[in-house]
Amino acid sequence: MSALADLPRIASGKVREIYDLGDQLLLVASDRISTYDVVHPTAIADKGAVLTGLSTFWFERTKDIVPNHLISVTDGVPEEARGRAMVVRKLEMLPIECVVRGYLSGSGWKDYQRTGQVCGIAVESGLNESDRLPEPIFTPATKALEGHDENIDFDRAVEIVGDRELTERARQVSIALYEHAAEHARQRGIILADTKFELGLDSNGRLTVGDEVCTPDSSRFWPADQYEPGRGQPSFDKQFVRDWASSTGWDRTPPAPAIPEAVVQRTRAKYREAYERVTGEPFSAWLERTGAR
Ligand code: Q0Q
Repeated sequence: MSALADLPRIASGKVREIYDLGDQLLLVASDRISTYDVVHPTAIADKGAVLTGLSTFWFERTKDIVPNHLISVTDGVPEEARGRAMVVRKLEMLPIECVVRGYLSGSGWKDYQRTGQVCGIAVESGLNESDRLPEPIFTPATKALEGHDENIDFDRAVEIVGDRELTERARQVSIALYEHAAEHARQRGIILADTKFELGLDSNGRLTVGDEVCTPDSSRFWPADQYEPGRGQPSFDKQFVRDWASSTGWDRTPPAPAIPEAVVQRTRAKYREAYERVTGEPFSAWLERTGAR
């Protein structure tokens, strides 16, 4: 089996890479962490494995809602990436981000304050920041190469995708995936406030969910026991880093400061806790199952 360095890298994000395996892909999650869209120079051990384990958990639980791209988290995964990588089927990705929001936060809250709507969807008046929405809403966005994705309304999403029926199906499965994950997480003390799915078509033209699913990097994870509508919420996983970085006076522009070991270890523990709360099993079981150590 090739080492990562010998594989052709075809895409990289702030904290993840994709390598070409021929008729399949290798999706690798690093231990890098970003806050305010800036990557810190200090790694958080286990973060990549937690996110990969969570995606795998959700893929298994939701495959009756929509097929997914996961093939294997062992066969075909180089030793050095075991636990934090997955072999996946190649998809033709839809050119939109399929975002579902269950709570008013981030750009959705900003849209609402300005227009009373979120992505062209009317939302009842009088809501406050972080309020739960009466029902989850599909709020697609463009895929910005740099900077933030731009929220778009459903008709614009149809124009970009080029197929109304397919976009309607993407909306339906995105909301169903979110509702399943949000309810499961809620019962375990985590509010899944919103999430972003990447959908695509497989070689048979079937709508398939790709990328990562309902992880703290693709979603807002809030600790339910600290939930207070009317303000921004602490992040389940990133709050220690955010608070420490703010205490240094960092202006949130690159370069991000190195993270002290005590903050690294507390953050590492939060990622492991997120895995164990959501999946109900020790994180060590994931590491053993994937041959990570
Ligand atoms: C694909 N991405 C995301 C990304 C940079 C991930 C392309 N199964 C697939 C997938 C997946 N997953 C992709 N393309 C074809 N088939 C996913 C946005 C970008 C690093 C990691 N880009």
